[in-house]
Amino acid sequence: MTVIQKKEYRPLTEATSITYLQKLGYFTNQVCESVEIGDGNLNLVFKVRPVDQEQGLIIKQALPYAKVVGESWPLTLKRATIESNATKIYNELIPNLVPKIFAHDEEQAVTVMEDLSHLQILRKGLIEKKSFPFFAEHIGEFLANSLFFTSDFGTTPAKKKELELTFNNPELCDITEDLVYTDPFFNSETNSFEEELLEDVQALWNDEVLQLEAAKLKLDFLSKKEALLHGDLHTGSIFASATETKVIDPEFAFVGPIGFDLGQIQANLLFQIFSRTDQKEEILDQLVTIEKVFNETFIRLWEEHSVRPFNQVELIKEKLEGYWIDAIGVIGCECIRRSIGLAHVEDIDSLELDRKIAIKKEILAFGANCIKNRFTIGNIKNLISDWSNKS
Ligand code: SR1
Ligand code: MG
Repeated sequence: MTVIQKKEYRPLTEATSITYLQKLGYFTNQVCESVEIGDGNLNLVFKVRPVDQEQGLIIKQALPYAKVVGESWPLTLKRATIESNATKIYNELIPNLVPKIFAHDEEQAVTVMEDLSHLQILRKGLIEKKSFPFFAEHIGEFLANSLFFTSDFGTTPAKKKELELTFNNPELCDITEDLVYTDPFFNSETNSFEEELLEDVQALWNDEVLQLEAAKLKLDFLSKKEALLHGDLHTGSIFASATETKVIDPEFAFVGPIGFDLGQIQANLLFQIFSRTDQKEEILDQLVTIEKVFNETFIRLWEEHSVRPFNQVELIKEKLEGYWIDAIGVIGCECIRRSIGLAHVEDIDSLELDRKIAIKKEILAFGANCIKNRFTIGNIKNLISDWSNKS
């Protein structure tokens, strides 16, 4: 009997990331350089390249704890395999919108993938006011394809149940359940906000209607099994340039409510509308285009692939309306948690204090309105015209 010796998990360093790749057969006999470039909350990310070439490979390794908090917050390594599996599915559905995966090592929680360093993290690019003219169309297509083909409209009941098993992701879902849907709505230790916001925050904590509606949204997140979600689709999970868009980091992937992915990306674009003093139009156009491209593409896919009894136009219309109502609620939760919860966003946190406080107050009120009035707001177009009329 062959005994397979499992190698103990070890976090890579810049030096060992090079030997790791060379053992896999990449860049053998070449002098390489490795730089840790991870700026997210959870993982190590190394760019390894031969010194005489610009393009290399990316090695991403999950740490057994959340980097943003430290070793006191243990976190499953299984998320690396979830991410690699989700990226493989995306590679089948929308290969031009995700990185290629070259290798995955479950024990070391390591994935070797395409080097995208010619692109920029979208959040950073937007803060620098760069233009991304194709981004909205690309992300609308990404959302429609990834969500349609993993929903009951686009896959078989058996395959859908398989997706639920493969993407059983309780630990990462738990983070979202706490940080997005629970902690910001009461006096939790994980919250972090400026003392100038205390009055506004207490008003949220005492708002019984808001509490009830946030609880309903959390129940949706827990119980709606509509499609395979990316699960953390903010502007830090996207690489982009003037012509390309690549969605990365689906370690939070699970089968959940379609409105979650739709709402997260929209909320993170809205942070730009709140923080900018000019060039807001571009972002407003992106919000509307994403909704339009998503709806049109989802309907086209449904027309081409639907089977009885799911081929009735009333059904798809009703469902699309529901996804956007859910998305408005998610926008509200994301607005509140990124202002007063554990994980903030650079778009707002990098502002000078007085402006930051004023803008956060606006975002908190906007978020609460989205959560409480999502059924009457209904969609992004209405949300924007409502907002423009008030401001
Ligand atoms: C402890 S993780 C904090 C946040 O970072 C991730 O990107 C998710 O958005 C999560 O909520
Ligand atoms: Mg991430």
